[in-house]
This record gives sequence, C-alpha cells and structure tokens, in this order.
Amino acid sequence: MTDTPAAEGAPAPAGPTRAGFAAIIGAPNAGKSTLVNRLVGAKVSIVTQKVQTTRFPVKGVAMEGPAQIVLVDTPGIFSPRRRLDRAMVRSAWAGAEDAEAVVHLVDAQSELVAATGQGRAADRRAAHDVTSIVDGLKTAGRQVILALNKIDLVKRDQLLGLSERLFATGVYSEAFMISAANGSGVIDLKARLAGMMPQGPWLYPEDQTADLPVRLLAAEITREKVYLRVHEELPYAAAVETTAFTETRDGGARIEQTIYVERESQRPIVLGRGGQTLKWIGEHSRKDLTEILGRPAHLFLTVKVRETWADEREFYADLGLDFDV
Ligand SMILES: Nc1nc2c(ncn2[C@@H]2O[C@H](COP(=O)(O)OP(=O)(O)OP(=O)(O)O)[C@@H](O)[C@H]2O)c(=O)[nH]1
Ligand SMILES: [Mg+2]
Repeated sequence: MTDTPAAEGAPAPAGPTRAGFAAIIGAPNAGKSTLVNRLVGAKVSIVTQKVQTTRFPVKGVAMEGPAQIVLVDTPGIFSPRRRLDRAMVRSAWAGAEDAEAVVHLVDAQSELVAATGQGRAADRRAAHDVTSIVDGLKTAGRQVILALNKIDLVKRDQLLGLSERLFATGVYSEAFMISAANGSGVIDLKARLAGMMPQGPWLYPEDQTADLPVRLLAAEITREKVYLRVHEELPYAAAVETTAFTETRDGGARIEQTIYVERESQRPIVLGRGGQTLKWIGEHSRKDLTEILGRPAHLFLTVKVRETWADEREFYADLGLDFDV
C-alpha cells in the first residue's frame, strides 16, 4: 500500500506543527486495520477475513502536512464472552477515551444486508455490534465521526439512507463514505483528522510509521498468515510468540517463533500434510518480514499445544491488555 500520499521526504512545514491521536473503533471485520494501514501508507496492523483479528490497540503514524496523526487501531467491539474477548473490548474503548478524534467505522454492506432481515449470521451480528457501539457512545456522551466503509461493495443510492439512519442516533458529528480497500474517500477523511489535531510538537519522528516492538510485530505477521491459511479449521485459538530475535552474519535477522494452539487436534491442522501448511505460513511470513524489516529474515517456526494460553496473565501483559476484566 504505497499509493496514499504521505509527507515522507517533504520539507519540514513552515507553520506550527500539530499532533494527536485518532482512534478507529468498530465491530469486528469492519475494516479498521485496513483503514489504518491505508492512512499510514504502510502495513502496521494485520488484516484477515476473520473476525477478531486485532487483539490489542496498534498505533500507526500518518503525516499530513504539518499534522501528525497517531492512529489507534483497536480490536473489534462486540459482546465479549471469554477473558480475552473482555480484555480486547475494554482496550478498544480505552483507546477511544484518550483520543482527540474518534472514527466509528461501519461495514456498510453488512449493515444494508442485515437491515433487509436476510444475509448471513455474520452480517446480523455486525449490525448488532454497531447498535451496541452507538449505545456505548450515547452513554459516554461522545460525538464521533461516522465512516461508512466497503462502499465498493454497495450501490451508491443506498448509502444516503443508511447514513441518515445512523446519523439520527445523534452520536455522530459528521459522516464520510470510504473504501479502505481501494482508498476511495480516504484522502478527505485524512484531511479532516489532520485538522482536528491540536497544535503541538510531533510525537514520533516523521519517518516512523509503526510503534510496536519488532518481536511483537514479527509475531503478528505470522499470526496473520496462520489465520489467512487455516481460519476455518482453527476458530480463534492460535497465538504466536517470538522466542528469539538475533542478528545473523549476513546482516539479516534470525527469528524463532512458536505458534500455540489450544488442542492437540489442532496441531495437525497447522502443520498440514507433510508439513505443507506450516511451510506455506513460514514462506509467506518470511517474505513479509523481509520487506518490513528491510533485510533478510530467517524464520524458524514451531507448533506447540498450550491449552491455557488464553488464561495466562503473562500473555496479556505482553500485549498490554488488562488480565483482570
Ligand atoms: N471490499 C472491501 N473489503 C474491505 C474493505 N476494507 C476492509 N475489507 C476487508 O474486510 C476484512 C476485514 O478487514 P480488517 O481490516 O482486518 O478488519 P478489522 O475491522 O480490523 O477486523 P478486526 O481486527 O477483526 O476487528 C478483510 O478481508 C479486508 O480485506 C473495503 O473497503 N472494501
Ligand atoms: Mg483489525
């Protein structure tokens, strides 16, 4: 994703600088991470077709003239059941609390399909999650920006009705219609967010796009590949940990990672016949990591069963999530 205009290499602005936080909230799968990557112009947050991909708030830095917008990609907000769910949803709301601007991203296609009473269960669930986010915003007494996403998938004439219906809830100050996937409308949204940033010094160096420890970023890239490859067979039960990250003599990075699954029966799913699936995951992750790190990545993957990873305090601390919610 390099086609978003960025201020990289541009001369330092003459006027006063601005900087602040803009949080992107929304139901799982609305396209929040896709939007953050698009606004930043680089891959900072992983994207899959699976709901609940993002597990903790991820920051990405976007530049727009004299303004620096620190985007906070948050986990999807939904009705939480397990401990990890509760921690994710709590962190999403917390990400919004401290931000100068909040964008509620809504999957326009899911909303429209759900409103007809038809569509998949996933669409109805997404629409239900949108309603509870609206309720949450009402309770918080907070007005936010509405962004209708995935407009590449819907007829334009349906969008106006949808935006009016949502606007009537009173929790939105303005509305944008975008496609995070193809970039349509994103420039306008970015300009608006830049205008909302308060005057002040930049919070990150101008050329920095991500704010995630490299070991964690590397683990996230591999988790994305696991999800992309086995998302149907492995509902929600994998974690990836970088266990070693060392320099190699050729200037590359040697990265050792463990993929944790919750059941013995899931190990062969990740390995695949003759180890083919794990090989695919490793190859794709290594390719991405080499690109992101800008130097050769040598990746070594192991699969382990750890039934309790989702109930271990240490795992939450590593991701900056609250264990006790
Ligand atoms: N057609 C279309 N697909 C999109 C658009 N934006 C995102 N997607 C797709 O929607 C799916 C979910 O995207 P993500 O960016 O992972 O969504 P998310 O809101 O971060 O999801 P969670 O992290 O699970 O809450 C992916 O398959 C994306 O490719 C869009 O504008 N148009
Ligand atoms: Mg996400």
